[in-house]
Amino acid sequence: MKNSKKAERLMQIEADFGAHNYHPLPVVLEKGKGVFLWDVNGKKYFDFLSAYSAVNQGHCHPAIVKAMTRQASKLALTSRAFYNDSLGEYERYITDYFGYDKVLPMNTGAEAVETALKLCRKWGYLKKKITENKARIIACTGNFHGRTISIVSMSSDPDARNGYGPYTPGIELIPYNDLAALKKALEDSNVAGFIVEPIQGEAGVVVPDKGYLRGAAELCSKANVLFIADEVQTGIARTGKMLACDHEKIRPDILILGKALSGGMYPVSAVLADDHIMLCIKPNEHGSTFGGNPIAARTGMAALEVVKKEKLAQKAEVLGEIFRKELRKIESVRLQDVRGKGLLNAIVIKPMKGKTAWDVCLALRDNGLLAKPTHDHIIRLAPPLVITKKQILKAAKIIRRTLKNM
Ligand code: IF1
Repeated sequence: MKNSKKAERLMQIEADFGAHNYHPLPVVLEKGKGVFLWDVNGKKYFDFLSAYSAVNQGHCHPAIVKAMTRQASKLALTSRAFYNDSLGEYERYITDYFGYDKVLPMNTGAEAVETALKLCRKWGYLKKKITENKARIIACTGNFHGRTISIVSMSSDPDARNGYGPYTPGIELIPYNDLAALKKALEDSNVAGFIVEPIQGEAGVVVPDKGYLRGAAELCSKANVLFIADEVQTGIARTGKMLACDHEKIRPDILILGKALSGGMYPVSAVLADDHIMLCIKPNEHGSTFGGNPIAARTGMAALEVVKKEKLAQKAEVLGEIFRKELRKIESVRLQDVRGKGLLNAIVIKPMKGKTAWDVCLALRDNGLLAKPTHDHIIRLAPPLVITKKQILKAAKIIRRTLKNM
């Protein structure tokens, strides 16, 4: 389907004046509510990306908008040079919510990951007594943790990494979902931490074997190595539990959250840990101008409250099962695999007649559903968790019709 003149003009000015670090699907959005998005011509779509799981609570959730706008009109930012009347309340709320002694508030996911890496190194020197500058952190191939130099230093994706060297040393990669490799890597007493996504998002929603996360946490604990869970994408009810780690009843030493922590309203991220770890960082040793600002604090509390009140984890669990069952019923030679947990799902598309997952996403768009391909042949399907059963069945129908007509 061709875009309107207005949409073409808006896409053109992005191309003319914005850096070309993205290649978006050609659709120009102007409004969102719940599970729906509208483009500049008023066409309505199911949102099956949820801004990469930031909008778990649905677009413009009224309770979150209210908390945010109320605080925005009263006090937006003080910096951490002074106290404010929102931060402490938020810190008490979120530590109680996730069961940790302390929180360190940041803004983006990448910043929270960086913070966790710094905290882990500090702990390694102060508590594990690793020789200065010898600390190592283990990560997994196929990971996605963000875009900073240190984070892309641990990426195995050439697009994310190439041309950005020299890379941060002290980071080692092992294969994902491989406990033997982890066990071997942990033999080095200079290892301070192991950072892992409970489900690899960017890699294409790669769900590890049952028992992998538990096994990894146990190996880390035995080796006196911090188990760091990057739940920026998997956390906050997306996979059918509050945290993806809850599926295996494990508790990370350091927990990283972002995205849906604000319901997608605002960049709000957090690092959670207990005192013996978190208090390794002392005043002036880390921080951020915006981290923990009053708007973020109020927005974060409201966003987390919605998750509990609307039982979004349970919803994701139940609707995820239904959704995958519907997708597996689709008889199409193009559909090679359906996988996921809760409402973090993906389908694997067989490229045919020169048509890839990108073409499938264009057709889905025309049929009223927005999703984004990853790696040419995978389409992530992750609607806001406020979706209803009726809506998810309708969306599954759109996907079936689209694949059948390709
Ligand atoms: C983009 C993917 C998703 C993340 C995990 C940290 C971050 C992310 C597990 C950093 C961010 C994003 C960023 C987004 C695309 C995206 C993504 F396709 F790259 F893999 F979600 F699936 N840890 N994920 O997934 O958080 O600094 O962005 O707030 O456009 O780069 P951030």
